[in-house]
Amino acid sequence: MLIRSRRPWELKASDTTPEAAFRQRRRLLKAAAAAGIGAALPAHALVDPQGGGRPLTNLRDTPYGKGLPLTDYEDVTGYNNFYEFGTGKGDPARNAGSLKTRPWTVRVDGECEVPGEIGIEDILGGIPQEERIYRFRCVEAWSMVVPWDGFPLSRLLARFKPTSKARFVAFETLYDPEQMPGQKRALLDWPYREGLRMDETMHPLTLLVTGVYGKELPGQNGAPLRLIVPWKYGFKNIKSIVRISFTEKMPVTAWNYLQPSEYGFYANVNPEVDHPRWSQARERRIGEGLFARKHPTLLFNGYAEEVADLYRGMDLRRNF
Ligand SMILES: Nc1nc2c(c(=O)[nH]1)N[C@H]1C(S)=C(S)[C@@H](COP(=O)(O)O)O[C@H]1N2
Ligand SMILES: [Mo]
Repeated sequence: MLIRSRRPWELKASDTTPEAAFRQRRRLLKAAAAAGIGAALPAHALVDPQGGGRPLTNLRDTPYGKGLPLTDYEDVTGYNNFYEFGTGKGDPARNAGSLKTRPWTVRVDGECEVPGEIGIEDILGGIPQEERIYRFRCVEAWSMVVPWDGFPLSRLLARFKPTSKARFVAFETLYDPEQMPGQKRALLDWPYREGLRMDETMHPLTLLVTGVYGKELPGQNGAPLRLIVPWKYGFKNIKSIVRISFTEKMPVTAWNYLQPSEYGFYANVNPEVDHPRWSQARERRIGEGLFARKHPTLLFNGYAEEVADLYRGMDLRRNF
């Protein structure tokens, strides 16, 4: 029998069995908790459905994705991809406690007039009243409907005054193998990197997210701030950002660097362009169970009206 060992990028696709295992484990933990033997259980197994973080104030609801049934808080914060804390879907919730989110500084540099650093407290304190909730899906053949809380990234970046040479923006996650033990393994070319074109970056739907379900973001979801680009596949949504750079050239991004034939730079949700190893025409909604009917995936994840103009004239099969 031929046994082919999995390449690092193939781990990413393995979601069906892990969700079943994750749910089974959670059932066992709940049963154990009910039987009064909870003391030996990891804290996340008994997660507070209201969320553990500080409540966020001044949230304004937006119409995007409204009306879709939300994925449980338990799933949003328990079923994650964050390879810095392990490759299993349950690993980030178990391991992200080692991430220190205060103090936290973001460096903004590259093609801009006033490069500099900004602390998380200044970022949070500088958000005007209309902080928002955007509800949307994070698709990758599986999806969730998540009430993310954040603000348009453009609002933060404008103050650094990008020059006319700035055509792209590059993002980097914290690199600290002591806090992020997954970085001790050469799974990805650390730190995790992502990138957007300048017009995508400045689009009002491109958010810096600081919370979920009205509470501060937990570590496993990319505390203290992460990117959410609602019309793109999940991997574009880089977590725990420490650096944002304006660049002239298209930046290197983590998954594209590892496996360019599978993960493009654009990564726009598109039911007509399959991933080489699976169809992207339909998505399994997390929380509905493995045997539930899948949902048809929508072009640009349902945000075509807002973002299709960004890609006018581009061949979306080539620029996947
Ligand atoms: N730094 C970092 N950011 C990351 C990842 C990661 O491994 N490291 N995984 C990406 C992938 S593949 C997905 S699907 C989303 C998952 O976000 P969520 O766990 O909040 O749903 O985060 C993205 N951001
Ligand atoms: Mo992903």
